[in-house]
Amino acid sequence: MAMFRRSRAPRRACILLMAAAWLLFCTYMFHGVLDVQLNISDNAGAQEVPPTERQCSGLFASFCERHVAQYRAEAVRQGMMHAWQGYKSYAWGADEIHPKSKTAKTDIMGGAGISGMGVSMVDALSTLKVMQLDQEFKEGRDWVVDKLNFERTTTVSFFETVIRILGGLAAAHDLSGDPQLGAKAQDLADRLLPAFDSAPTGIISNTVSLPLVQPDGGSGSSGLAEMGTNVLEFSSISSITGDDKYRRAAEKPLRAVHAANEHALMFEHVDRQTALETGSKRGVGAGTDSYYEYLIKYWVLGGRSDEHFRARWEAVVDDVLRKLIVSPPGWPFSFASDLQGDSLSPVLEHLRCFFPGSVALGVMSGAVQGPKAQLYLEFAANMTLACYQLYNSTASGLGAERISFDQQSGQLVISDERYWQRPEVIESIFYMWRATKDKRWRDMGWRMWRAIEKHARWEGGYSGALDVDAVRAAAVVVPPESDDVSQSWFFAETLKYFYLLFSPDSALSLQDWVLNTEAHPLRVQSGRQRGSRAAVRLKRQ
Ligand code: DMJ
Repeated sequence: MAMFRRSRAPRRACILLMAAAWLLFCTYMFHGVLDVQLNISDNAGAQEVPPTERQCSGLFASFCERHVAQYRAEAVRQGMMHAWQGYKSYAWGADEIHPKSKTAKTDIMGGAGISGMGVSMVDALSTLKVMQLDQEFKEGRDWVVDKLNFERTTTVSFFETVIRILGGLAAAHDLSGDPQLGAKAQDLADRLLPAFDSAPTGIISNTVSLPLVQPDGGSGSSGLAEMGTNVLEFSSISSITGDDKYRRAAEKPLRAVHAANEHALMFEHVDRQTALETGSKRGVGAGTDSYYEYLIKYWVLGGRSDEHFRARWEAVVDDVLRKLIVSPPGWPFSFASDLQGDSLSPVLEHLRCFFPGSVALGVMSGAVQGPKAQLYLEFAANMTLACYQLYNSTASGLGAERISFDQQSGQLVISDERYWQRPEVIESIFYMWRATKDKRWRDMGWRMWRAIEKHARWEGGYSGALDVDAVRAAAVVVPPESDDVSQSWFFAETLKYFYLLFSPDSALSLQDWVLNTEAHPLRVQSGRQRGSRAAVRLKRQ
C-alpha cells in the first residue's frame, strides 16, 4: 500500500501559495479602505479622502461598501463631536453658537422664536444618543435636568418651542429611558397645554407666553404648519405619562380642520374660530410644510391604525401629483411647486425638499400599495434629485436656499444664494436610501458632507454661508463667506440625517421610531405592522 501514498509536501506548498495570492489580492482590493485615518482639519481646504470615493465592485463589493459607509458615518460622528466641543467651549447653555467668532447667542429669531432654553443643547441631545456619544449625552442631560427651567416670562413661538424643546426632551427620554428627562418634557407640555383651550376648534395661537400659557380668546388665524405640527410631540407626552389628555388636545384642531375643509391641499392659514382655510397659495413649502409631514408621521407613530390621517395624507399626495408638479423645459427633474391662482411658479426652495422624503416614508410604511406605491416613490426619487441640484449646481457644493428657472432661456438660476445648514435635502436623501438601497443616494450625501467640511467648518463648529456660488463669481478662488451662525437644527437634524444615511438601518429602525420635524426620534406607540417596500431604481443619468 505504501507505494500508493503520495507525498503531502507539494499539496501544502500549493495551498500556501494560493493563500499568499489571496492575501495579496485582498490587500490590493482594500488598500486604503481599512487603514485610512480620518484627517479633517479646521476649515480645511479640500480634505481629500480618495478611498471613500472608491467604486466598490466585484466579489467583495458589499464588504467594501460597508467599510466605505462606516468610514463616512465616523467622519460625520467626528463632525458632531467637533460641533459639540465648540458649543461646550464657547456657548455652553446658550441658545446658539457663533462658530467663527466663537461667541454665544441667546434668543433665536428675536421675540417670536425661543430664548433662554439652551436650544442647541436640547436639539443636540437625541443626535448625541443616536451616535452613541454617551459621555457628551450625559453632559447635556445633566445641564437639562439641573439648569433648564421654564419659569422665565417670555413670548415664544408655539411651533418652535414644541418641535425643538418639547420634541427634543421627549426624544431624549424615549432614547434613554431617563425619567427626569420625561418629567422635564411633561413640565413644558403642562405649561403649553392651555393653548389648545383658546378657540372652540382647539387651534392655537402662533405665539404664546410662558411660564404658563393663558387662553387668549382664540381670534384671528394661525399658520397651517404652526397649528398642525404638535400632535407627534403631545402624543408622545401621553405615552410618557400615561395620560391621554395631551394626545386628545393636539388631535382636536386637526380633526376640526379636516372636517371644515374639503381640499386636502390647503391654503397657508386657518381661522381659529371656524377652522376654515384662508390665504391664496396651495403648496407644500414654507408655512404649510410640516402640517403635511405630520399627517403621515402621526399615522405611523400610532401603529398605522388611524385611517383618518393616512387617508388625508394620500389625498394630499394625489393632489400634489395632479396639480403642483413643475418640470422645467430641458431639465431632467421635476418638483412640487406652489399654486397661486392658476399659475405654478418654477421655484424650488430648500424648505420644500422634506416632501419627497415624507412620501418615501409613507410608501415604506405601507400607506399605499402596488402601482400607487411605485408611482409615489418614482415621484419622490425625481423630486429628491431636483432638490439635490440645490447643492450640485453651486460652485461650492453647499446648498442654496432657493433656485429658479429663467422664463425665457429656461436656465437654472440661484435665486437665493445663502446656505442655512438646512436639513431637508439630506433628509429626503436619507429616506430615499432607506426606501431603495441604491448607493448613489449615499454618494450624493457624501459629496454634500465634504462641501460642508471644506467650506463651513470653523474652530467653534460649523456655520452657514452667505453666498454658495461666490467661488464661481470671483476671478480668483475665494471660499464662501461665513454667516457665523450654527443653527440648532444643524445639531438636531442635519448631522443626524448625514449620520443615519451612512449607518446600518439598525442605528435607528423606522419600524420603531418616527422622527419629528426637527428629527427627534419618538418611539412608535403600538403595533408593529411591516410596511411593503416598493423597489424603485434611480434612473441612470
Ligand atoms: C426646522 O426647524 C424644521 O425642520 C422645520 O420643520 C422647518 N425648518 C427648520 C429647518 O429648515
